[in-house]
Amino acid sequence: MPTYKLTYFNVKGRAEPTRYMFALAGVDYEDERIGGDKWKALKSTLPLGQMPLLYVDGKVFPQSNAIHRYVASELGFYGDTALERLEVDVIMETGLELSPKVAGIFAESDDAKKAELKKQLKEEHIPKTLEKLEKLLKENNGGKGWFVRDKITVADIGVFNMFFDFLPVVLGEQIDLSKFACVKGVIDRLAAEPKIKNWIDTRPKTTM
Ligand SMILES: N[C@@H](CCC(=O)N[C@@H](CS)C(=O)NCC(=O)O)C(=O)O
Repeated sequence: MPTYKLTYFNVKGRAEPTRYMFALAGVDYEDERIGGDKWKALKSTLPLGQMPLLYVDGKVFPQSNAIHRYVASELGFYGDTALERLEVDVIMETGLELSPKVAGIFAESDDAKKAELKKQLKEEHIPKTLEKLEKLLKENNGGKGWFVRDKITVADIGVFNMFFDFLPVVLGEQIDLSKFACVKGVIDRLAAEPKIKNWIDTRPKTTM
């Protein structure tokens, strides 16, 4: 197994799905969190000037979703066949459809417009995405298990991270999953997985 170092700001953000996979697989890695002057010095040396970064045996790689997929593939969270990987990607891309909506909120400086975008996110975009995810989930084992076949994949972890960690921070409230029982089941079961629970209980406490 290679040595891994994950470098990011001291937030969950774009690094957390990979941290969850390391936790779930029980793989040792260096969880490097940087900021301030260290970040200023590092930025100009980076492949794309941004984080997160994954160092694999000392070689550095940017782009969070590429990192998640690589780690998933290495640690057994990316399906066993090309078709399963396609299924995983369908779920991940469906969840990620929310990202531009959230980016729009972060980019908006006018308070009233920001509030309107948050309202749209909460009342339109999130329910629409949850409806799609619920439908896709029900196509596998009637929605009673994980998103793809019978194993936890990065699809489950990505959805978990989006609705458990990320969107509650954006909206300042928990996401209402009451109409999406199958997706809620995935999130509740992942939160209760002993290694995930242990990571949540022991990880650095951060606001986002
Ligand atoms: N597409 C990239 C985006 C990376 C990105 O936007 N990183 C932000 C933090 S979440 C960053 O490094 N911001 C500091 C900067 O750009 O100077 C990814 O998914 O990794």
